[in-house]
Amino acid sequence: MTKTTKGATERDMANAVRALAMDAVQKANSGHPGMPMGMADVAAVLFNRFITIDPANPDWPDRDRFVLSAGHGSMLLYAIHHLVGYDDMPIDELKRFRQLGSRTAGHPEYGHAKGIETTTGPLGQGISTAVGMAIAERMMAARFGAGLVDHHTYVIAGDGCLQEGISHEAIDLAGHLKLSRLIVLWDDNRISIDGPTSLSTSTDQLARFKAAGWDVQRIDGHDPDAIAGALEKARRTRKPSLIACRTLIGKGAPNMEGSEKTHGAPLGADEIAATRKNIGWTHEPFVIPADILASWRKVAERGAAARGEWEKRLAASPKRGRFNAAVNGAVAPAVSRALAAFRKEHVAKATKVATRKASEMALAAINGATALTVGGSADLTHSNLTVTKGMDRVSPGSFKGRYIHYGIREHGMAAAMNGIALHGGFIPYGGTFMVFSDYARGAMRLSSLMGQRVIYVMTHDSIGLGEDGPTHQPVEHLAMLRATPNMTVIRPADIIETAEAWEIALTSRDRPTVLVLSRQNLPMLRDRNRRENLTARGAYVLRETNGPRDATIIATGSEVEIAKAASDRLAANHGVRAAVVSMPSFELFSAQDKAWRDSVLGSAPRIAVEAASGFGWEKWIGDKGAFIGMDSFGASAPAGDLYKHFGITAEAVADAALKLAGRS
Ligand SMILES: Cc1ncc(C[n+]2csc(CCOP(=O)(O)OP(=O)(O)O)c2C)c(N)n1
Ligand SMILES: [Mg+2]
Repeated sequence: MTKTTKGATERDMANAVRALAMDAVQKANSGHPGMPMGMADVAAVLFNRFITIDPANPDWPDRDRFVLSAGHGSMLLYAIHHLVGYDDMPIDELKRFRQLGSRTAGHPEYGHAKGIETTTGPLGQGISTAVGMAIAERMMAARFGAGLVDHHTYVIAGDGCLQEGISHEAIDLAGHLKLSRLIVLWDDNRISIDGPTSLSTSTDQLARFKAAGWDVQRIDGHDPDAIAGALEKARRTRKPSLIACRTLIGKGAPNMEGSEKTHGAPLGADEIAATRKNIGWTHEPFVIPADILASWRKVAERGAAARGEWEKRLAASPKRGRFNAAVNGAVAPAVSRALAAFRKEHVAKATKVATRKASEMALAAINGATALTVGGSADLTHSNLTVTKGMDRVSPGSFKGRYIHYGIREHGMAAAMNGIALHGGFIPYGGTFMVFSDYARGAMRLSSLMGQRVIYVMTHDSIGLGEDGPTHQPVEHLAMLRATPNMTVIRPADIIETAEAWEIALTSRDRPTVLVLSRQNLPMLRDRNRRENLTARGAYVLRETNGPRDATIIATGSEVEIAKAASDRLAANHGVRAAVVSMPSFELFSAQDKAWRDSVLGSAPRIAVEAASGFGWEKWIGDKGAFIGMDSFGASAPAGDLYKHFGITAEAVADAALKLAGRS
């Protein structure tokens, strides 16, 4: 290893990032060298002088959060992780950049390596997730004080992140809430893939952020003291901060810097050799001189010392127990007890309410039994029924409350919830109309990919919402959500299944849950209280037949009532024995053992009924089954008329059963 005699400068530290990035991309023959090379100076100053992390304790709750929103520049993150000494990021991992099974995936993936705070790559997600982290940080600080919660959320975002629509939602919310600990460093290189950003935008980003309530600065992103000065000022303001860092993409590559050609392809051997010469980097690929490495390692030493002090403060704090419990995130047994009592009470009363109302009632029990939940809605609080008594609002500069008015920003809400969940300390849930899950989709997908406990309260779940019409009536959304890996979708049929669904959502720690809820009232379907959470089985026999089944009718949510009526009709008019299966969740049912699945599905012909697209139902009804549901968009009319119009009726289900049973 080559050694230098003098101490390393921040320029040397930055050049180490440049070299690792260009060499790893070259070796992989794939990747994005331009952004890491352009932002290397900013990153060196940020980490050298500001960021407090302890790589030996990557989950330390009071660490600064660093989000690489421009996820294509992943080599920036991996290089830094190697340099500061995360033990799972040895140089070999950098040599395996973008290879199967490496920790150095094409884009940073949460859980793949220590210290990756969130998955990025879909542009705009990182900055929006960071808003949620900054919200959670302020909320934790409001509860536990600056002695225990005193960190910042730093983001590196590119032109792409700022162009994406989601950034508007996130920026607006962050400015409004005065998230003073959020600092965004914008890689203002005026280049994206197609060429100069002037091809497609003339927005004055500083004016835009300022209009949303941010503090804004513009600096030369290659001047260490300017970078440090701006960060110092940003840390002092009471607003979120944007620092526009004027940079050259691919900085250091003599013939290519400033060009989109450095964005997403290896520089090539000749240009890499020229870059080495240009920046005075004489070392072989993947070799870092000891003094430069030592400078980077000081970041970790500074962080370890800060963590040590923090541990002492935690040990001495009377809030220690509560703090640890919040960070741990386990749902208290009091919640299960409250929900068990809730179920018992409502079975006895045969409560008939819409499942969105049932959700509100269950939430009242949950929110009374735990302080972990943080609610919200994208401006549909009184339709989604997401607020419960005694929940104070989170408002600008005031974070003691636990209800967030996310505004009409479904995508921003979902990303913020990801950030809240990732930050730790809370369980976020948020509502909108089911049909607008489309608007939240990008971030919902990341909830799943990252395995985060985010709870989506999606109400107005079918044509059953009636008069608002097809723009508001989901048809294809259930299929889309069910097709998403690692997502639990639950469409409960009554107040009991709704309470059970909430319990599942709260205790499913490694995945998001979508609660799909009706606008219209639904009857109570259970005839007696049971201790077992039957919804957790995914599907169960609600009504068994007397004697062998002639047919099995499977339904979810509001259509279980129709299935029951069809079964009544078949028995009364035709002497046909049709079992009724409630199937609130495909995913949970798929996870059951075969014996359970076989006993529920039976061997008689199957008819499924759901007021949605039939896409995906083949799995349960097989080739010979029948599906009663939607194969077009809905329409604007009273719900009862729509069910008749679209043929989703007990009569239609019974007719299909008769046909399949060979009785028509
Ligand atoms: C939502 C989304 N759309 C498109 C892409 C593909 N993409 C990756 S990087 C990029 C250009 C980003 O430009 P910028 O943020 O300025 O990055 P730079 O070229 O400066 O590194 C695009 C379009 C993506 N990753 N995410
Ligand atoms: Mg750019």
